[in-house]
Amino acid sequence: MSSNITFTMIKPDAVADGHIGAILEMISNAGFKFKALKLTQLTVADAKKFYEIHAERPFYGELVDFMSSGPIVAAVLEKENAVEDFRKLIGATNPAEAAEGTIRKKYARSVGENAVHGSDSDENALIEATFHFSGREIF
Ligand code: 3AN
Repeated sequence: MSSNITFTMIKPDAVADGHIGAILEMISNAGFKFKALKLTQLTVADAKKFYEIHAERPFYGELVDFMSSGPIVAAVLEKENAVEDFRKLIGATNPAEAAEGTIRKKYARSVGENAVHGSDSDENALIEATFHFSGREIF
């Protein structure tokens, strides 16, 4: 896989609120290709491991509980400059600060329940993609 990939999750809030279709359409319309896609649910252990980097943050427990609370959609996306362009498409972590037209502005509930994840670097995109998908699930 090249560095033109990023990893995303549609989080339990946006899945529960019925926004899977609208969010996938926004991603597709922004020029991203789907390299992998599935509906799944993180165990508490999965969520702890995925967000290990935030273990010392005060919201870690809340984040782990939330991310394991219901189904998510996980996806690997491809586009030139994928990591940066996808973070522009999703908007700021806090939806109150997210730009108009971004996924979080439209669909996030709050800073904790913020509709979508997007990798923050090429290195993490690869780590996160292989955390969720086996080689034969990525096309
Ligand atoms: P981003 O998802 O925009 O990269 P990070 O990496 O700072 O933001 O945070 C990871 C996740 O932790 C966020 N997507 C959000 O769900 C949660 N989070 C971040 N800041 C807070 C906060 N102040 N309170 C509760 N949850 C938070």
